[in-house]
Amino acid sequence: MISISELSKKLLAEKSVALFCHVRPDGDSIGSALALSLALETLGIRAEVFCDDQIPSRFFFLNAPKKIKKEFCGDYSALVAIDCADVTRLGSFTNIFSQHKNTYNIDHHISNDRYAKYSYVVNSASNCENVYDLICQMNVDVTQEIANLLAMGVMTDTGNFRHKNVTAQTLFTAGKLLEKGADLNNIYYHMFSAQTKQRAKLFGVVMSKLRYFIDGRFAVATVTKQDLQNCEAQPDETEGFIDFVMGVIGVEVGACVLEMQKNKYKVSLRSKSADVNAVASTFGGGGHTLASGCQIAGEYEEVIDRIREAVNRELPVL
Ligand SMILES: [Mn+2]
Repeated sequence: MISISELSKKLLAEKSVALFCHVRPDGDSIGSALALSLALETLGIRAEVFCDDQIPSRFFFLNAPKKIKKEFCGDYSALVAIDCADVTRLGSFTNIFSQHKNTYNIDHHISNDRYAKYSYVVNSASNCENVYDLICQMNVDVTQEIANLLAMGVMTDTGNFRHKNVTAQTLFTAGKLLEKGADLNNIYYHMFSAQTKQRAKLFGVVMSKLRYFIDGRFAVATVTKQDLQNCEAQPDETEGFIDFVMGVIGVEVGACVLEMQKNKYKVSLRSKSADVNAVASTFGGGGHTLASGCQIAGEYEEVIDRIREAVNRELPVL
């Protein structure tokens, strides 16, 4: 791994930089990629942000996310993966990235496998904290636009400062961003409060059929394609469901199981203390100790059985 001063020096020597968010982009990936791109542009370095997936419209209360490109084109002296624990998180850009001679990996996931030429991985709550430090190191002024983008990432990856991953450094960074004009109240509304009528309906449907296992210590929320269809809701509108599940008294681990296609499920895991990074790893996924995810193929009840067994191995014996 390189130090933040080396990283800053190397980036400042680049002519043009392509930055990549991960697939199913979240506030942290979008925010940290765009903030860094704006900082680089201030320094006269051409910077463009790409994402293999469509950017969800809920991010468009800020202007910058509208500029993210889906089609990769052009020559860049460096490619930078942002908030990506492994190179496949780049989706269809994985090959372009792997074949480029000059690549950077700026991330905060403990499972990051250092896939780039230069890796800068610090296990902070959000990648936006790392990018804030980097921008300061580069001596670039944190504009209000940059502050809003970074605050969006800090707030989304910490569940609006509620998750256990929050550190004094997180709040210090948030304080600095607030000072620079970040509108935390507005970000909170768009990231956590605003929802469509369809999502509100889906929420009711999904929570009414919550399932409990292991003496109520493990809860599973299931979202079928049929549920989505009945509520006219989109798969990405299930984000945040899992956090509600974690509030149920007695629940130590929660899962949101989303049917992507027949016999293929996307599983989001949250935990109060058990290691769900280990659970997700069993199925080829990963993330953080208390928040991770994976995809599992198979018939629904069989998928639930397999997750339940993996969770059971991680839960402490009472
Ligand atoms: Mn992140």
